Amino acid sequence: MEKSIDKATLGMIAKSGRQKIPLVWDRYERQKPQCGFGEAGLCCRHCMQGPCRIDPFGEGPQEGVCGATADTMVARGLARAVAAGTASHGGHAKHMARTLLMSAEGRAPDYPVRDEAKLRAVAERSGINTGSRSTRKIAADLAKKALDEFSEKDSPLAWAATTVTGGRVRTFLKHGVVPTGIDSVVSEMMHRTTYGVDADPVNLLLGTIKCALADYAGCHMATDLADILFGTPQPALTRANLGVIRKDAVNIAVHGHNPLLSDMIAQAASDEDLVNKAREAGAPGGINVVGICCTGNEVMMRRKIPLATSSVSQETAILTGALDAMVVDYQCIMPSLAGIAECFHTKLITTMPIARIPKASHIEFNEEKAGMQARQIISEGISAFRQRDPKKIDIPGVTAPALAGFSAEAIISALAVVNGEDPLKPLIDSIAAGNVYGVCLFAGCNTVKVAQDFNYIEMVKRLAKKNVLVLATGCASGAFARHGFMSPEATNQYAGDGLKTVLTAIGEAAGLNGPLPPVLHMGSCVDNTRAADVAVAIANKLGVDLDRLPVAASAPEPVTEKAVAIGTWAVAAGLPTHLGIVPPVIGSKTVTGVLTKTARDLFGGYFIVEPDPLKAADALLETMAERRKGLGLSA
Ligand code: BF8
Ligand code: SF4
Repeated sequence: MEKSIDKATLGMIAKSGRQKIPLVWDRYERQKPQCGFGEAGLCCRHCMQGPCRIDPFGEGPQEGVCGATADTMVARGLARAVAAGTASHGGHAKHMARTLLMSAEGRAPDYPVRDEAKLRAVAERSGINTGSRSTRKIAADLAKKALDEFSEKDSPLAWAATTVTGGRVRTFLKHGVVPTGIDSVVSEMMHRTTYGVDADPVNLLLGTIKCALADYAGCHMATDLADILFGTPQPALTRANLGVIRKDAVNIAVHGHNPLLSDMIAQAASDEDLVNKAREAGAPGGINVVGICCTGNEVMMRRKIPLATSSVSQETAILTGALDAMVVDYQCIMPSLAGIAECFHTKLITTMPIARIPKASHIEFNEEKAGMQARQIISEGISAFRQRDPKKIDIPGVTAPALAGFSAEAIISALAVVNGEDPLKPLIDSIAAGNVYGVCLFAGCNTVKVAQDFNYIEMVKRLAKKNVLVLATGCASGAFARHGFMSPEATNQYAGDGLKTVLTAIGEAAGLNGPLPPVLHMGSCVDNTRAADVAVAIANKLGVDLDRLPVAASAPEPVTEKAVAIGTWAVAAGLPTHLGIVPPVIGSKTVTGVLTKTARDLFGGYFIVEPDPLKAADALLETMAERRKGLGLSA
């Protein structure tokens, strides 16, 4: 199997072979064959009478020592994955909320409120009195309200209940899946999946959906608070792929998820003293910050920081030999980076007390002195630059232009140029006329199990040709950006005639001198909620619920537990949701049946598992055809 279809990644894989530095793909080969029980979800280690496993062929044991069946084991495994994803997004959101509170109390001077309009809008939506109150007071109330969302309350989570359609809230109440606390739901999930608690697969799956809705709330909160502290993204042109790493500059990669650190580093990079220091060290180009993974998306869309690469290929940034420092916060950071950094001069710097890596340097992040720490980290990069070995430098000359930063607000304001009084009307009219056949949100990761980006690119070509508007977040947006699908030229090359007309009309009206790209970059993984906001606005405008819109979601190359949580809330939101990798649930017919069929009866959304990207694109087109018919539109 090819490891990637990205030329820059392939170049670095070849280099790693020559230099005998094993990468993620080599370690994957050494794991093969991976355990068949695990692949099917048929193993359990939840107590010390285990590990237990169930024979999927019906010959060996059909129950664990405690009597847990295949259905119980698979459902419990999925439930714990969603709980882990929810804990991750929730942890990120809580970190933002604490910082907003510190900002409001004057304890974090480097984090002023940068988007007051968004602060007021989110506060009002959350039931906080704004009126003529000061920014600080509103910010403090909002931060406290956000922190309140983590422990159990007797009312639904505000960040879930006030951000979806009324129809969704009624559906969630009807099925008893309304979360009342983000951390409390995670804790409840750990309780109900421990030895001898919930053994009913359907009950476990409903609990899983409740947990996934808490994940949605956490993601939405993280996005809202990031916009308040750093500004709501507007489209900005930048570039993507390893070629953004520069030979003539001190290169600092920000990697991980939370913008609290990466945004500070992006700001500090223009500090004159530091730029001069970099020049004195022999870097005429000064300081060049590049992004990796979701925190890369955060600074890409707010500060035009170019994106170096995405999750599965994160190691290749160091392989260029020109990365002076890689600074990481949490999530999706491979521990292998430390060993690879040791083969070069690159300084790997961890910053979070909960996410340390042996052999990396550690500068513990403190929000009260974030600006100073960002400058310290850049200074470390400048010192490392002096140790660069020119013989080891090999930067693939591959980049693509990328227009990033389509927040829901940015999309609405682009549409408002076409129709100021009723911004959604042009989009709704285009959907009705079939010029926009449907909308597909691409989310999730890159995996070693598929040639990197292959599924994304095959699917987007098919869907764009059929006039489907594509939205992207996380490493999905990285894939499209690196392959040039976030540039206006891609619209001319790949979009069907209807879609081309619409994107050109909006792009020209918005002053872009050309069409909008066929793939709109909506941000990081927590920003999947931005796409949900657009869908909710359309549904509310049409007076129908989300499960009737020709909107679908796809994670063609998913990896993480966070991706499982997001996919699960997309299903609960009523979206047909494609997975390009078979998740570890096939050991239970009951569980697969609920996920792919019963969920549809309850929520309107359901999973479609299809490893073949073209078949997957066709399956999504079919769901759109069906929903268009349901709305009385041409299919
Ligand atoms: O939150 S897409 S590999 S980087 S999990 Fe991770 Fe997956 Fe990338 Fe961002 Ni999202
Ligand atoms: Fe085995 Fe049951 Fe213990 Fe799991 S909880 S390890 S199935 S005995």
